[in-house]
Amino acid sequence: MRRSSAPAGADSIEGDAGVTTIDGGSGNDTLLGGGGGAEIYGGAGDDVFYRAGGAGSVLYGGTGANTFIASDETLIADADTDDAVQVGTYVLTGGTRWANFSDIPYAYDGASAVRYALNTVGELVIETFAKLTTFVANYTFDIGGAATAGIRTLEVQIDAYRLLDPNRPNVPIFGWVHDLLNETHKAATGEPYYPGEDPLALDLDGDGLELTSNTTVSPFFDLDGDGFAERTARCGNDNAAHGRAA
Ligand SMILES: [Ca+2]
Ligand SMILES: [Ca+2]
Ligand SMILES: [Ca+2]
Ligand SMILES: [Ca+2]
Repeated sequence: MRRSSAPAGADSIEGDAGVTTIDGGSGNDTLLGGGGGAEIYGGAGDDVFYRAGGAGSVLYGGTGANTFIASDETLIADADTDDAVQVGTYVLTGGTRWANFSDIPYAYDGASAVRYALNTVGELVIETFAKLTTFVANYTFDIGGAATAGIRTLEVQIDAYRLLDPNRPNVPIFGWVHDLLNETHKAATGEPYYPGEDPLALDLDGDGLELTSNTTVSPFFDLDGDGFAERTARCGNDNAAHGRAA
């Protein structure tokens, strides 16, 4: 196993096919490639990961606001809410699955250039139009809250009920519309539709005239568990299984 590292300061490190571990250490580093199955560490600082270098590489951003450029069959192991994933210079902000109109288990971004899903081990699966697949481990997203790597993936379900239907669920429609506009706009653009507003300030109870529905805006999950877009190359590469050199 060969190792390429330059721990102190801002470095630009490019691995070749024989390098299995790249470590930027401290500083704002630019890290490129290595062979398939490489482990690439950003360490402290705001690091940028280009061309992960062959299928099966695992990227560790470390602390700081790290940027990961989408590459093929690459796992981002430790992204948090201030990190970002880009396709080239295009910053990914998320997408929406409109459940009424699509049987396809993906959430698409506004330009239909990128689609998202969760796989069975809780990884966000990002598939680009060029069929590059990037995985983000331990992906989380809360409506109205933060999202791993700033990527918001939503599922929207719209259903109509008669007002006198005894089975209709009691969902305040204005709060739902607020979430719908805010979250889908944020997924598409990174910015909320209603900047600075609090949807919970709306009190719609007690007037007897509320419109209700079982309409939902929710974080997107692949509930049917069909295992599409499973990660394949990373597990099949022995080189990826070795720990970090001391
Ligand atoms: Ca460094
Ligand atoms: Ca660094
Ligand atoms: Ca870092
Ligand atoms: Ca971070």
